[in-house]
Amino acid sequence: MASLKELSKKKDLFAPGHRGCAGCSASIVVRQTLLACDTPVVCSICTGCLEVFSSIFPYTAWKVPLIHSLFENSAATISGIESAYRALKKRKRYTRDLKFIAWGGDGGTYDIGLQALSGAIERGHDFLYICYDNEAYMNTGIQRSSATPLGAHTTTSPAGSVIPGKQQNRKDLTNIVVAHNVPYAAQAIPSNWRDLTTKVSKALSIKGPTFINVLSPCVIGWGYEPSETIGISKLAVDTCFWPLYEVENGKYKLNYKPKEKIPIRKWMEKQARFRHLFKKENKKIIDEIQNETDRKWEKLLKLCEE
Ligand SMILES: Cc1ncc(C[n+]2csc(CCOP(=O)(O)OP(=O)(O)O)c2C)c(N)n1
Ligand code: SF4
Ligand SMILES: [Mg+2]
Repeated sequence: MASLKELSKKKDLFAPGHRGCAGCSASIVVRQTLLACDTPVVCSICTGCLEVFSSIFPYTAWKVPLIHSLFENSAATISGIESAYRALKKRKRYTRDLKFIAWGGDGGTYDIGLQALSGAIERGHDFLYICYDNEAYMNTGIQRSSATPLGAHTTTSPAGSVIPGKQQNRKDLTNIVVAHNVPYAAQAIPSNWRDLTTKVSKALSIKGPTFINVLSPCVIGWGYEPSETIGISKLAVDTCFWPLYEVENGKYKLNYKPKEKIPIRKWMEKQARFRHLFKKENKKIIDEIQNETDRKWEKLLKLCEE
């Protein structure tokens, strides 16, 4: 586990001056991840906000090799790169040690890239997949994804007189990945930088497919002030909406337990996408979200033997 002092002395591998919104957490996630890499890395990234704001030719913020895949195949792209690397190493035509990271947003991971991710994991490639989950298709104008929470307003689940935001609960991708029997899977968030960087180091030290799902608040899609990104991240953890845990060879471990579990409404009231739920007629939806959060938290505590 690296200290803040140690991390601050390391070379920043993600340059400032890209076109991300002020306060965008995706860039924070990349910066923290790359600081935690001690071996040179090669990355793939699928289409989405992060790719668009950081890598449009002829500019790039990435100081590591990066391949832009299609929207659906970041995991397949990294599989090919990792296979080529192994083949070259076997023939002694390449001798350096490398690590591989595939990136994808929630749209590119929970939805359209799920097949590529599942296949790459099943084939056992040696790579880390990081999903920066901002809970909607932000780059194309905030459409709902299967990671969008119940009740959230998006342009394809518009809150109004017909529906009060998204009608379904979100998909639990972390546990879908765990069901593939991966050696390591975890949830992280940018506010808990030590937890995130430790998880990245750990995942990269393990042979085989590993996965980290990082909740990544989005200023525009969630509707909050840029200065609130880290505060909103902390609240996601303290309300138990986004528990920080890891699963190593099937064994669950809770990495952070809030001293006091904050009601989910405290996190929701800070975001414009949930504003309509605070009307009297929609109160039952907040109760539903609270119940679902409690149910999942209790289930996790049992899995972690807490
Ligand atoms: C096959 C295909 N369908 C649709 C698109 C258009 N598209 C590009 S990025 C994007 C949304 C990406 O959402 P997500 O993966 O959640 O990343 P975010 O923009 O939220 O960071 C869409 C729909 C595409 N590039 N390719
Ligand atoms: S729209 Fe959201 S995800 Fe996209 S750059 Fe802005 S803050 Fe980041
Ligand atoms: Mg997204």
